Amino acid sequence: MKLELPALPYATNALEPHMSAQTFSFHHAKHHNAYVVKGNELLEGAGIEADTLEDLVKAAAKLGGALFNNVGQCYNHEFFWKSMKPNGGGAPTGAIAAKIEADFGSYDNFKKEFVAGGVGQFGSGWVWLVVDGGKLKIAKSANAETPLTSGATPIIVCDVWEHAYYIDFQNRRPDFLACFVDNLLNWDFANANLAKA
Ligand code: MN3
Repeated sequence: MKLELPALPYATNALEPHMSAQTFSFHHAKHHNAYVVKGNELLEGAGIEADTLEDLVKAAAKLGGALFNNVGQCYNHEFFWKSMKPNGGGAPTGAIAAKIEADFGSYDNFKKEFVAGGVGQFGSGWVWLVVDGGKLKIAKSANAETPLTSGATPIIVCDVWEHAYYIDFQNRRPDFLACFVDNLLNWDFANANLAKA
C-alpha cells in the first residue's frame, strides 16, 4: 500500500482560536505531506506488504531507520488530526468518562497527568492516552515512535513537536497541552477507540 495525505476531518480554521489555519498550512500541508512523500519513496522496493496503516507501521518498525520514521509520522499525524474536534475537550462523556474515573481517580487528575506527560517529553515527540493491560495510562513517545509497536491501544494523542504549537503558543508547551485537553480533545474518537481496545 501507499501512504496518502488524508483530508483533515474539519476546515483548517475550525479549531481557531486554539489552533490556527496558519498552523495547519504548515503542519498538515507541509510537515505531514513531507512524511507521505518521503515515506512512499522509501517504501518502493522495501518489500513490505500491508493492508492497513497500522500493519504498515508495525512492519516498518522491524526495519527501523528513516522508513519507520516517515511511516510512523504518517500514522501519528492521522491519529492526531482525529484526536481533535471543534468545541471538543472538557469533561468526557460516554464509556471513557467512567474509565477515566476508575483509572485516574478523576478527570482533573487525568488532565494533570496528560499535560505533565507532554511537558516531560524531552525534545520532539508525542503524549498519548492508551489502554495497556486493560487500564487507561499516559504514554510518551519520542520522534516517530508509537505505542502501537509495544502492544498498547492508542486512544488519543497530542503532538508535542515544536511545529505543532510554535505559531500559536511559541514556547508555551504547557499552555498548548492544557488548551488541547480543555478545548480540542475529541472524546467521540476516544470512545470509538476504547470500544475496540
Ligand atoms: Mn507534527
